Amino acid sequence: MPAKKPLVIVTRKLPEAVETRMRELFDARLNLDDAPMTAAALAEAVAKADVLVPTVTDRIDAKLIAKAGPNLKLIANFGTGVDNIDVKAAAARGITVTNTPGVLTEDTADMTMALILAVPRRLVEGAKALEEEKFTGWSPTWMLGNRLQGKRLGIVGMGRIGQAVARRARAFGLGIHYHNRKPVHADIEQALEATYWDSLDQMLARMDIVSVNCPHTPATYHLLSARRLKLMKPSAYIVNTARGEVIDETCLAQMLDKGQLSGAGLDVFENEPAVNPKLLKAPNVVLLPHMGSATLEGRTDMGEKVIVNIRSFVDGHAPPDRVIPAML
Ligand code: 8YV
Repeated sequence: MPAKKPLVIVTRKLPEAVETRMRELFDARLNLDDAPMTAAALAEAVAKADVLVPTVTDRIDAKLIAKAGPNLKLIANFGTGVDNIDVKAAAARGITVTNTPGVLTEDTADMTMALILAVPRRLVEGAKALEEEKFTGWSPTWMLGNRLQGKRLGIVGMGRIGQAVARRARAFGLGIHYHNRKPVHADIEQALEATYWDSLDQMLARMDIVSVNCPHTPATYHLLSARRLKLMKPSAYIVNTARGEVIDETCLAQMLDKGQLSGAGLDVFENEPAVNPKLLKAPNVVLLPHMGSATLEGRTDMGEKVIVNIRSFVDGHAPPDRVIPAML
């Protein structure tokens, strides 16, 4: 008799190909209308599922994990960041957590580079001026932005995505600087011609553009605090495609409003989907609705990673993308 298929509850709608494969392999409960699950629905899901597949929009905290039934042994996150999950509480209850690293690196780096270009070159402002019929003809001094070539880019977090941003930025003539918990391997540093700054404060004070590419963990919450944001040059730009929580958003909004920073490109926000109203009004910002990894290819690859993690776990092997609590 074939083994019973695991009950896999997926909290949001996933790409068609991923859902089809999940239906074949698992007793998959899919969310076809994509409405985010309520706290009560999530509690019901953890009480009966063998595997839960949440996304960034689901808060899997200690309180919810305490409601897990005896069958729940794996939380296979559809996403790389796991700040939506209390990984320690899960581990304490014997629940493994996996994520989907690697497959959204290039897409997220593309979006970061798009923002690095869009903000100093005023792309969105220009397009809007045209839409609003404010283009009355070319002028030598209209819509002047700032050149990228020769400027200094400071990358906060030189992991996979940070390095992919650095590769792109070099092609645009930006000098690469970075702050990380520790320097990357000398070969990588050399290939990227990257300068390591042990002191984030000192790096921030000297950069023309700062890109946030680190995960959100207790250690990086408000890493770009009010004090640190104020170290930046008023002519500098800031780009964030990682997590809103890494920047003190209230302070950033105030500084942009007062012209204490030149502009910001933000794909993520501290209280998503809410966006600070001051940011929405600032003229010098490009705001995107958390779409850094939003390609069909990327989201399909993420789904495939989720499936591989579930299958290896169910087959009694260590899942390839296990999140180790001690490493967070
Ligand atoms: C994902 C992300 O789309 O993977 C991440 O950490 O931020 C996003 O790009 C999202 O998390 C899906 O859950």
